[in-house]
Amino acid sequence: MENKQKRIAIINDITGFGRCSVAVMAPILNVMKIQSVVIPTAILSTHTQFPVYHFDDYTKHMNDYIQTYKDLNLTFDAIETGFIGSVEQIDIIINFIKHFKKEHTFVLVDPVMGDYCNLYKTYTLEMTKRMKELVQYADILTPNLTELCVLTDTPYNPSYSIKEIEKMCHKLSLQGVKHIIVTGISYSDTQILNYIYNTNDENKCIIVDRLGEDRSGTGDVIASIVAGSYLNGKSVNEAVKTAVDFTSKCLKKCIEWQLPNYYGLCIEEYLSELGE
Ligand code: PXL
Repeated sequence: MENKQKRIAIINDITGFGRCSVAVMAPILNVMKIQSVVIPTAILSTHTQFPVYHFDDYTKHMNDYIQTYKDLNLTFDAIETGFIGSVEQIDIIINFIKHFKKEHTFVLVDPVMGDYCNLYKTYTLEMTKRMKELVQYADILTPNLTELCVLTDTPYNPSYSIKEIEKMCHKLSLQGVKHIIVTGISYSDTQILNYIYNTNDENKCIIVDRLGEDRSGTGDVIASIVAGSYLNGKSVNEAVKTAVDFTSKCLKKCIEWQLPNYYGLCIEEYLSELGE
């Protein structure tokens, strides 16, 4: 019988404790029967929302690491990029996409830069500028509102209307992005809005109950479920619904267990359901 298994390249950091990036993406994609190939951008003991962390930038190893895959003529059905550790990595990632993106390959860029109008501690102004270039290679982009504003040179405002968010997405779509999923927009005191902009399909709003405060790694969980569901044949709108439902379930459990926000989502509790 033919092997129809899909293969995804995950270009992201490896963080030991805190349930973000590869630590949540690889298990999620694996349980969805997708083979994950990790290309590390950095290795951290905990993520940068903890008061202390050890950060080991992987930039100088990345080209040699990737060369192996070129030598082996590996192919990928999808490429997913996330946390970037240095400005040079943006060039490395763009070159990776140029080499490995074939007609059937889709690229998901999660422009991990910051939240609530603040950029992460490891993020520089130059990285922000270059991120705007990387975005142009994305088929699917998953910014939060802060990142959407930075990428479109729009001042941050937590209460933009859906019409205004659509306008910002339209601006990005002119650069070639086909689907933009704006996650975690504060819609009311009790609700969160996820906005999906599609160039060739209807746009969609998915409104869910707000469950506690934001938790680290939620964006990584959503991005990988979207990538996996889309690879397995769902539409982007269906993929986001699956991701949001899964996330809500985990958030409820985290609240029940009173886990600190920076411990991430306890995906382990429900992971097997993603494979059904
Ligand atoms: O989940 C986003 C993320 C990924 N990787 C690292 C981070 C963060 C957010 O803080 O610090 C290392």
